Amino acid sequence: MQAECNKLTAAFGRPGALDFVLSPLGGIVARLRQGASEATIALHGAHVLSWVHDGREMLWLSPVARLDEGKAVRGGIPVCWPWFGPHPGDAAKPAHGLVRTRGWHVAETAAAAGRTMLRLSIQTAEQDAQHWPHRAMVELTVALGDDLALTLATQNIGSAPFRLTEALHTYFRVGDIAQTTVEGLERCSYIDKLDGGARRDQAGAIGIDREVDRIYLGDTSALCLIDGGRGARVEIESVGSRSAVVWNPWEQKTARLGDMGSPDAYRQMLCIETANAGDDVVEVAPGATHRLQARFRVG
Ligand code: TA6
Repeated sequence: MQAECNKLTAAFGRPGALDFVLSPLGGIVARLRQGASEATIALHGAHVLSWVHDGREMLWLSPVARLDEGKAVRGGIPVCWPWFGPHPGDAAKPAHGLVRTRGWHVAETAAAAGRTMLRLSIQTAEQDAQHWPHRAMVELTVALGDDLALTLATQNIGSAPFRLTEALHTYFRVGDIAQTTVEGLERCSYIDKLDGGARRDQAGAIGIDREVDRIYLGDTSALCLIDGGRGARVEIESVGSRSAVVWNPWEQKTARLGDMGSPDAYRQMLCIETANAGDDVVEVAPGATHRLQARFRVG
């Protein structure tokens, strides 16, 4: 695998800004650098594992995370595609779609004007037809500057339209969940996944003092994570999305998951996911491309 890293760095590396190395988690990762920021992205699942801004890690990643073929990674930014959550027709199929457990290919890199960019791609294959009988080319573009920008592009390369749900399932690191709030969803309704999908209206900023698993619907384009524990704010902007998921497993689900690394791991993380989920289903015509975009800026 070291030879593969060397080949990728020779072909796509950008001196001082981007190279490919073997991760201690067991796979090949791209390391992006720009000023005082760094990002680490695994070819496995096109999974952003780390985003360090001014020396501070902004994402939460399980201490027991591994890059194992066919296995999902707990933490970072999982790419959920072409369905969010359980498969719409068969709960026995993998949760959160097909591509977060697969190897992606390096399509392009760039480093200029204060931004370092990596584009990874994957294409649906014959063996996917049992799960999702459509043909698509999917690309994840990660651009690191003083902010972190992600674009998940889906091109319909088949002859019939298809519908999809998806998410950039971001696990933000926080100092203390008890001192953490989310602003920007005050005017939205949400689907409460913990109460049989009941629909409720959000009142005020979101505080977390129990397990929360909600799909917010409507204008979710300008959110802000207030991390009181670390005195940080993260602005979360989205384009191509009419839904956002807020999730914290709290104590009991953390124990059930078993891969969070410690019983109180839930106190240092909060998922705020840029999505097309719930009622927010996307239809892509033959030849068309849909883009789901998220941009994170530390305030
Ligand atoms: O986005 C929230 C959610 O759908 C939760 O219901 C929980 O299942 C979480 O995703 C993690 O899912 P995973 O399949 O990665 O364990």
